[in-house]
Amino acid sequence: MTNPVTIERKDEIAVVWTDNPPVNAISHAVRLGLMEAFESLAKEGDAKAIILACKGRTFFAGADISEFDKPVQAPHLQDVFDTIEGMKVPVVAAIFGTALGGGMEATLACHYRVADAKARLGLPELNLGIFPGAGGTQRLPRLIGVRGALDIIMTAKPISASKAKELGIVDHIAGGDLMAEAKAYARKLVEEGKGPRPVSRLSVDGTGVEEAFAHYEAFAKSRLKGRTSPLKALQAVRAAMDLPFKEGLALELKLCLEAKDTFESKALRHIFFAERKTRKIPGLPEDTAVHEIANVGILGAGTMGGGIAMCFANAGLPVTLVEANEDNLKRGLATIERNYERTVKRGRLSAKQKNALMANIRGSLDMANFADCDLVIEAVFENMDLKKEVFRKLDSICKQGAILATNTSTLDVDEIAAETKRPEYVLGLHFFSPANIMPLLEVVRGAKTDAGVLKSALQVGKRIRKIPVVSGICFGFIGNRMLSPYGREAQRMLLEGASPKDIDSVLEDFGMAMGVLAVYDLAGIDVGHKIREAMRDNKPDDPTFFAAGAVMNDAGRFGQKTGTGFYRYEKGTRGRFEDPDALALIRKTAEDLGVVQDPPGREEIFERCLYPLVNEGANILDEGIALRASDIDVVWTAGYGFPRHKGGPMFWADHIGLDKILAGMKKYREKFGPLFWEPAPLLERLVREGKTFADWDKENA
Ligand code: 3H9
Repeated sequence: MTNPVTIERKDEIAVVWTDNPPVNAISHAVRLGLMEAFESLAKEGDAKAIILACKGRTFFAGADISEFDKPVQAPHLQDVFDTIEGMKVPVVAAIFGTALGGGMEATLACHYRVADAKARLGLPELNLGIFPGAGGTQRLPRLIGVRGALDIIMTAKPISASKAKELGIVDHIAGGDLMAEAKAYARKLVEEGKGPRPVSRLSVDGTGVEEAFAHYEAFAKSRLKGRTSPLKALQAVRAAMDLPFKEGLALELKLCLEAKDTFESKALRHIFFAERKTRKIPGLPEDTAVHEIANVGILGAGTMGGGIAMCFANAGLPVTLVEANEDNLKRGLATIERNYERTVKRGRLSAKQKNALMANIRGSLDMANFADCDLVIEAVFENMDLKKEVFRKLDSICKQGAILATNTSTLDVDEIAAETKRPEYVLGLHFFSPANIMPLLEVVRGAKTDAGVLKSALQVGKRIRKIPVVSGICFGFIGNRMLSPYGREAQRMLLEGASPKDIDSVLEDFGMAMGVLAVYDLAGIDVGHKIREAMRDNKPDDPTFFAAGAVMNDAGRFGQKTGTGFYRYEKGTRGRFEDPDALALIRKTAEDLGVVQDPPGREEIFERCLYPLVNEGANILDEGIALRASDIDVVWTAGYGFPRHKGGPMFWADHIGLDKILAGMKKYREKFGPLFWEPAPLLERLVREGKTFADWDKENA
């Protein structure tokens, strides 16, 4: 194995280079290489200053997460960084790209920091269920104070180089060539006789500390509910004030290793890699040529079309947004502008940037303007006849080689593609509302979709900062198909006498961002109802099937937008309230349908919502709709509010035991019959063979 770390010696300034593509993760080999390099420089003793630098696309992106499942091998990061900090000559970090986690901690072990103007620094470890364990909780409070350190550690969000300079983390921002400026900076230090400046020797600024701790304790309990690593992080930062540096480091390491072994961290690490795996498509040759997508057309400027237009505009792609009439177009553009204005008000966008983004979107009333677009996405009403008509038109207007995509959430993409003379250029791009915010993008692959078209869609998905997940064709694709049994049981339990709050509180206590009934209220009860009505011929033979939603719909209780749905909403408040009128309507429906009043307890609510969700996931996997169980986990964490720290439904199911899910399915089949409770054949097979969904992924994907 070649050493990823090398020393460059041209003059009195030594450069310690790391080259470990793709992101210079600090693996065992890198730790060994760094240790050897600094020890040998210390021994030689003739370098007057040292620069810590990386080759490739970024400075260290942190510790190598793929090693976290293995026992730690010496040297530990803390020891490497102690060695760097202990050098007798100044060590300067040359930061570019993203210095994250252990990468940022490496910079704190250096005595001086020079950063490229576009660099970003951050401690995102909480996203992985751990916290900075290589000195970050001890050095950062010493360098910038507790409040500033807590902001960076607890929000887990990277900051810009200029913000880092303002906070006193970065000493110099390189406007030009980073390495040239880092060397000049180091040379100046030597000339001025400035020696090492170890952060560990600083004392901690305790001003306003208790207020900051109280703020983040509350933040951990509300925004990071159910998680343990944030509380451990707070404890470690406290140690920076209460303990000498070495003892603080030891406590940090102990707590960090404990955090690493929790289910929370394993689940978050699973999601980290799962999100990156979705773009790897088995059978898709590496050299598949992609189609360049330089400009995009969107048909429909409603909520969905407008949101999609924003995604592309944000990525710097020119968008042609077409609507059927002037009023709708004006309204659509005004909504987009209002959304951007809100971001300006929050200080996250300047007025100038907003104008530039708006200028990326050209409104039009004429589909002929799609003629030169490389990709056109239709976001018209969910109706097969309408979509077919739209695709016939797009096929005649759009240039050869243009990709045509439908934003359908349920309809058969092959049937739509068959209307065109280019079915190989057709696929589904299913965005989630609000499209400019939700990270999930289901990429629906038709029977004839060309490999290059699929690859281009995945690439453009990443470019617009979405997590694209490939789905085969079935009603509802991956996400909505699984939502169906989950929501069906929630609605059925309403008829049995549970209240919306009884049900949603169980799901929210588990960690779902929102209970499923509140989700229906948010998405619009009428929307789901219309879709179910359209599939009337295939509706299961059970009159209670989504009957609670149907009665809400018929009473005009569409959810938040009408002020009433399963809950009642009050303008000006963000709360939702139990509504006696809704309960009475549901009770009456139950009576009409002869549903016995026998309200389920919390355990039953939990099992009846979650087990069929996993069971449907198993069917989806078995049928080849999803490529891997981890893709299903990504769909549900990125698109449906499933708690990331539980790893997604399939990872969670593996954790609690597939035999338990299977036994639950059988228990409810006994009670309610086989219509909805037939265990998935794959679930039965895996349990029989003593395997997990993760095993299935290893063997098949
Ligand atoms: C840490 O540092 C703990 C310490 O405090 C203490 C320890 C005791 N390790 O995202 P991309 C892979 S925890 C291993 O598509 P981008 C990734 O899987 C760490 N692998 O690129 C992918 O592999 P593949 C704290 C990693 O340009 C490839 O690199 N650091 C790591 O869109 C490209 O990744 C973080 O949490 C890693 N650390 O984004 C930062 N990072 O090609 C995590 C990436 O086989 N990383 N890979 O699919 C990121 O946020 C992004 O990857 C980054 C680049 C912004 C760097």
